[in-house]
Amino acid sequence: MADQANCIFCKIVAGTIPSYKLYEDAMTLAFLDINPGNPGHALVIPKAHAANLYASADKDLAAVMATVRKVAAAVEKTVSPDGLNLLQANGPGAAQSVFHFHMHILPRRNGDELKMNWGLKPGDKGELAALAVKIRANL
Ligand code: DGP
Repeated sequence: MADQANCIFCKIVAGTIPSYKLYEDAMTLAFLDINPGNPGHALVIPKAHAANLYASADKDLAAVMATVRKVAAAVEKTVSPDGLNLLQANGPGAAQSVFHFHMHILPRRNGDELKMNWGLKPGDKGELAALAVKIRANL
């Protein structure tokens, strides 16, 4: 897992490697994904390094979401997609490849065939109810 010293997104924040910057404020930065799933695919990051959701400070997450809304509206206006997904990965099993928290803003096109790594099948209602109790207990 990358630490602050060799984190590619920290280098983008510092300006030591280039990015297609979209927006910046005191706490967040938005730029285009270098490997876009569709045109307009953008990333929003906190300037403060945190590897993933669990390591992130509430104030950084709040600031990121405010930037996500601002940038998503601009992406929507710019590329007029058929829809737009917000995505965020934690850990290699969820296909996280850069270990600095980031939200994907991913414009979608009808029939674009972009796939996430899970299938849609209904959960068992009993298991869902039991799991909800366990997760609530951990809040
Ligand atoms: P994830 O798999 O959720 O960790 O997404 C990481 C994204 O970061 C991936 O879509 C590609 C993108 N990415 C990786 N390196 C760079 C980079 O140097 N610049 C930019 N703009 N994006 C990058």
